[in-house]
Amino acid sequence: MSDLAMKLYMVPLAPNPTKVMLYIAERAAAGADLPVEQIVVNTLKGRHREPEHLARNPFGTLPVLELEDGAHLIESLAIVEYLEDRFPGGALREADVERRARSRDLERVVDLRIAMPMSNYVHAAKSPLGLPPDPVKAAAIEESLQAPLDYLETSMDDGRPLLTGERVAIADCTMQAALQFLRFIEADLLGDRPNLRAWDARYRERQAARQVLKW
Ligand SMILES: N[C@@H](CCC(=O)N[C@@H](CS)C(=O)NCC(=O)O)C(=O)O
Repeated sequence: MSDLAMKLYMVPLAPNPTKVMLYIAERAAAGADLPVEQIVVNTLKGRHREPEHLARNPFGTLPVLELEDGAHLIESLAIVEYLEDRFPGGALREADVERRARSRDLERVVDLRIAMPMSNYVHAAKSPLGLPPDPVKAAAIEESLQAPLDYLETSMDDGRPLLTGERVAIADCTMQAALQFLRFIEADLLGDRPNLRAWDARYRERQAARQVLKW
């Protein structure tokens, strides 16, 4: 990849970087090889808290997309939407305005009500970063996940193969990135939800998933 490529600072396993990595892999599988070099920042060694990374993102989080002019995007959804806008040929977004709105709506539900709490659950149950376990917090999060998981399960009663319909969407990447984080600690919070379990198995068979997901 050329020196002029954009750079995605990421770390495998972490959900928000994985969301973007899955998105890039989905675009590649669909024929768009986005010019984004992926560079690991080793969070286990605390590299994300060092001046070099804080200069990219003062909050020290990943992912960060560095543009060709040296500017940085520091929010995973903004990064994905930027790549959608910048490389629109074969973008994942729906052409139809209402379908696009529903797809975005679901992505927000998945991210805010499911993926973020799942990430907090992992850190409360068995943090890969070594945070102290907090079983009470983990149990409360598990309880709070039931309604949004039911919502997702019911939305799939129409037989859609992927979370928002026939086509892969950002929501699929977001949800699968969260589930990988749970699998890493051998946790399973999907419960008795056959639509979601079938989707999980189906999504993990995709080329992008096989490339990116390690757990
Ligand atoms: N809202 C941000 C959240 C980014 C975030 O919290 N990333 C995590 C990894 S999934 C991280 O860098 N954690 C390390 C830390 O906060 O020190 C996004 O969507 O990109």
